[in-house]
Amino acid sequence: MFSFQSKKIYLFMFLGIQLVVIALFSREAYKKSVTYFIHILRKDNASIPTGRNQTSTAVVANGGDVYANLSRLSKAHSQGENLTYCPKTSPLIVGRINVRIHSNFTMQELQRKNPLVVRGGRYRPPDCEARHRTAIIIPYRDREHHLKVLLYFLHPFLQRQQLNYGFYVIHQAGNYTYNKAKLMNVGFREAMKEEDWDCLFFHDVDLIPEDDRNTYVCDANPKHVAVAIDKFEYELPYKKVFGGVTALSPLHYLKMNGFPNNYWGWGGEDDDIGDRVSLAGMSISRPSLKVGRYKMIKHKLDKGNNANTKRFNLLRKTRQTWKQDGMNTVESRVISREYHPLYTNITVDVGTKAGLPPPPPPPKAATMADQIQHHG
Ligand code: UD2
Ligand code: MN
Repeated sequence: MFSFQSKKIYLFMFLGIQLVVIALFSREAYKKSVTYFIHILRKDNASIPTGRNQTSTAVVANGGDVYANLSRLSKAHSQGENLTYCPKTSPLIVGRINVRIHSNFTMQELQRKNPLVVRGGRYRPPDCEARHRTAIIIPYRDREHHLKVLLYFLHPFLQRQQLNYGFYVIHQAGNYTYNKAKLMNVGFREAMKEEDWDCLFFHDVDLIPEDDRNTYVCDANPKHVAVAIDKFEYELPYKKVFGGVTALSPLHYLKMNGFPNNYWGWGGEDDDIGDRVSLAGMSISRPSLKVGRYKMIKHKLDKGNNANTKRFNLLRKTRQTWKQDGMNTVESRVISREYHPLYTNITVDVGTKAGLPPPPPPPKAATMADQIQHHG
């Protein structure tokens, strides 16, 4: 016969065992099993074909810190060649991100926040084989603050998506009128020299993504990605717009002969590129307004990038000119290639409207007197 006292002891033992079991399943394991069961309930695991722009079960409604869940990544790369492919939908995706633009951190601090990013701004997931290889191409000149902010947000954003990625900043040398589209042709050429990228994201330096369901992978058609920007009240400003952030596969890019080289100054080149897409027999794809959200860092028109008054004339001729001007005619001179910890910087001379300047004379051969002095 059990006394009241021994019943109490058994009850406590039972509760204790329950607590141990809960502790074992707590934190990540607990979260994972809950997510797993929700997936089963919704039966959406089987209906996810590509992992692109999918709604995750862990969407943060009011926005989360972009670095919040990256501590889940193991610090070291797994040994061995035989990693299995990453899941079609990354378990690190959470949805809305809280973008508060600030730059009160040093580049060293930023490096410490991104310990798995290696020389030249390259990254691959530590624990699985990425399904996609994406190059980020940033046209650039004299926007240091914007670049710092973009690096802060975009690195963790891409890591959440389990991409193999690289970060290229294409810097126009000198003070001559800016030429964004030509810089992007150079970016395409230089990035493809380094790696067999399967998607290129052409990315204004001042646009910060606000939702990580906006996956940085290519679609079957060229993709206009920055569809909902705060500056335009999160609406598409006009139907044919193709500026800001766009994603093209190497095949898309070559099919439309890349971008025009002859738009100097602000404006027009984005519409020309949009026209090229349809002239080459493709159409524009877009993410939803809910997901393709961006904040634009406020800025004025830059020095050396006044509105291009010729843009309307040029745009009228795209149909006749796209095959003669583009990737097949880009002339430029790479001045330097620097591998910074968080990005690769390629400084390039794109010349002027009159063409490229003559190449600098080769360095003078050292005279015998110089050599004696040097070794002496
Ligand atoms: C719009 C387009 C942009 C481009 C531009 C016209 C959107 C969202 N954006 O942006 O893609 O077509 O109009 O040319 O539709 N840059 C520098 N330094 C400079 C000048 C430009 O780094 O001195 C780069 C930088 O990456 C910048 C981009 O070029 O984000 C576009 O220039 P912008 O920001 O002055 O043009 P914006 O905001 O009107
Ligand atoms: Mn801008």
